[in-house]
Amino acid sequence: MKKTCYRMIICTLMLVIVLAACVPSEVTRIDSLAAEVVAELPEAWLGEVSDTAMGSLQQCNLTYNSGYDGAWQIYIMDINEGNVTQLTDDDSYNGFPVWSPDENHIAFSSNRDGDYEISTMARDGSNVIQLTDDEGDDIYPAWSPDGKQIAFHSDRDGDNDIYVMDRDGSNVVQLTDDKSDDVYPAWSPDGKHIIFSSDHDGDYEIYITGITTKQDSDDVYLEQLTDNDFADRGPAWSPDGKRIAFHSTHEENTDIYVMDVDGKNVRRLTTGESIDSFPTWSPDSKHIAFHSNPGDIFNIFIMDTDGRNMMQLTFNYHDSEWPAFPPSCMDIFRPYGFKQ
Ligand SMILES: [Ca+2]
Ligand SMILES: [Ca+2]
Ligand SMILES: [Ca+2]
Ligand SMILES: [Ca+2]
Repeated sequence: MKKTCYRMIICTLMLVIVLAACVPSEVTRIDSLAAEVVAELPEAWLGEVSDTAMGSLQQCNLTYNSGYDGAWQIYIMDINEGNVTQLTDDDSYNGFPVWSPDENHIAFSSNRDGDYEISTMARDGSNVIQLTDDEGDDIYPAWSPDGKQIAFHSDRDGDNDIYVMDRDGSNVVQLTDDKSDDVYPAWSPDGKHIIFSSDHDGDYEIYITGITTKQDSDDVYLEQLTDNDFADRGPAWSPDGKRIAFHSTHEENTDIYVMDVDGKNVRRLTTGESIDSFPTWSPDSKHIAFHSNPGDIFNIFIMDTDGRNMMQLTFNYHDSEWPAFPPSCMDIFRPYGFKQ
């Protein structure tokens, strides 16, 4: 009887240990020896990682979000040390975090009150201020380069349009106003224009518009940068003003592309079957981060602007998306052997 009891206790303990080992941690630390980490990845994950993806990372606080089942939180990760700080903690989708130019605040969008609203918070997650309050989904905030305004898209009038407001939520200006799906605004570095994606001509193209006044009908689509049969979305203007990155879906494969600001010289940077999307530039315009789902889970990646030296930054068990760097993150990624 006693023996059976001991066996049961031992078996229960072993089961607990096995189960504990199987529960994934929410966030896995990135090893600064990324080459070794990359070498450990399943083969399927290596399809888009170049052979030369061996680098070191300088200190830089990357924001992103991660989660599942409706509860997504915003994190800051020191990409050199791998230290992660969680900024939000509720049951809603908290996403699209972007740094203010002075790096004191983070704008984001959350559906805490049922539909999505734009809010700002301090860099430690405190002092949350809700900026929008309507029944539409207000998402994808983008700080103006001077930090005084925030662009976003919203379907508050029935379809998605591009809006700009002051950083305290006042003085909302609707920039686009037609039935097309106008989404994903990003600022030009001089703060004079906004690029965005729209299906205005039937499929998604990248357009440029001005920022000051509401314009009617076709006038708002000042300049069309792409013109093809594919879905071009998620544009991001390089901080040095020279290029625009975006993602494009050709048949069923989504990849990152870069073009000159006049829409010419389009170059494809990723080729693998995973969904490589929503590129964001490092502040020195030398690298592009994005989220991708090799192995079916989205994680954050970074690469050179020619697509080389791709490196995985997060190794999370739940989808992790929307990377954004604060402006002070310069020279964040250096190939091994780099000498100062
Ligand atoms: Ca709303
Ligand atoms: Ca519209
Ligand atoms: Ca297109
Ligand atoms: Ca792809």
